[in-house]
Amino acid sequence: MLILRKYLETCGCEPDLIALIRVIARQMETIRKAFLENQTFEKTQNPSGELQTQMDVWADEHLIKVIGESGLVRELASEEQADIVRFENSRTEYCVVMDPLDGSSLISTNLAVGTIVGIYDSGGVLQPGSKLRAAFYTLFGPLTVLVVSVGKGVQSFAWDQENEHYLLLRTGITVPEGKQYGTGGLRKEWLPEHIKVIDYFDENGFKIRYSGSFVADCHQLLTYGGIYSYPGSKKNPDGKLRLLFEANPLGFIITQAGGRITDGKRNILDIVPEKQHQTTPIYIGSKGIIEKIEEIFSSSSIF
Ligand code: AHM
Ligand code: MG
Repeated sequence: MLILRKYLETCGCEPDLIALIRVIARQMETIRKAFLENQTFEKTQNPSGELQTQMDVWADEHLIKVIGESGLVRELASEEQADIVRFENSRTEYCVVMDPLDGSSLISTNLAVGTIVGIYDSGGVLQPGSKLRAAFYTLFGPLTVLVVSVGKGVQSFAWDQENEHYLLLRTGITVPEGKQYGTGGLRKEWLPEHIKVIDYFDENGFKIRYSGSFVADCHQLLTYGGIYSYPGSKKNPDGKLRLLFEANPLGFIITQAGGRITDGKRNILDIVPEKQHQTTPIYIGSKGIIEKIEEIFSSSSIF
């Protein structure tokens, strides 16, 4: 069976990129083991003002240490770090963006959470998602699954504990046109365009699926299609989720699988980031549904 390293070699990835993806991917069992002893919340907040869980802090510190020691990354931006981390001793120019543990409010409920990573060839972390060289995420469900794109479609792998490698699960994954949706935010804070979008779903027989873990909610798009959204609101017109750490890597992967990502008006992957912790409204999923959402947004803005 095909393993992750062989797949990346088949794609023509350079040895350093393969080494970087593998060194991060191999930390997932270490992170999984750390859940048992890190079940509660810290008293600290992350740069977005959210209460950190012990695991947010643990996974962040662990990954930064391993990535720094690898000598394979020049610059790193993490959802849990206020500033960009620079590694002067790097022998490559790769730049990494990461959410060390997405969905961490669900750790105490034992629902699926994961790690999100994007890799740029060089040029710093403040680049549009369309410039990503590679992106992957892992999901801690019944299996530890890794979904990766190096710009040649989307594949998923599962960690084989006994043989200590990632085995191919699905190849050439595509996002079907599904009829399910999930949306974050408070209903009383939704903007008129978003209300119209949700009305459209309800009138057209869509089912609700929303776990509160972006990475898990996006993962199901690869099987069932549909969309995940976290809209802009009256209070936060730019939404909640982060452009660098969440929207771009997942947007890159879903786009590679034939889906799309939008903020309602434009392809999120085209946005040039102005700051590290910038947020954006998000609609991500099946291509046809995203087109419909953009249509609803553009007709709403006429009035
Ligand atoms: P996190 O990275 O700290 O987990 O925050 C992002 C999370 C997403 O995973 C999830 O979709 C969203 O925030 C849930 O927000 P809410 O609890 O407001 O529904
Ligand atoms: Mg997150």
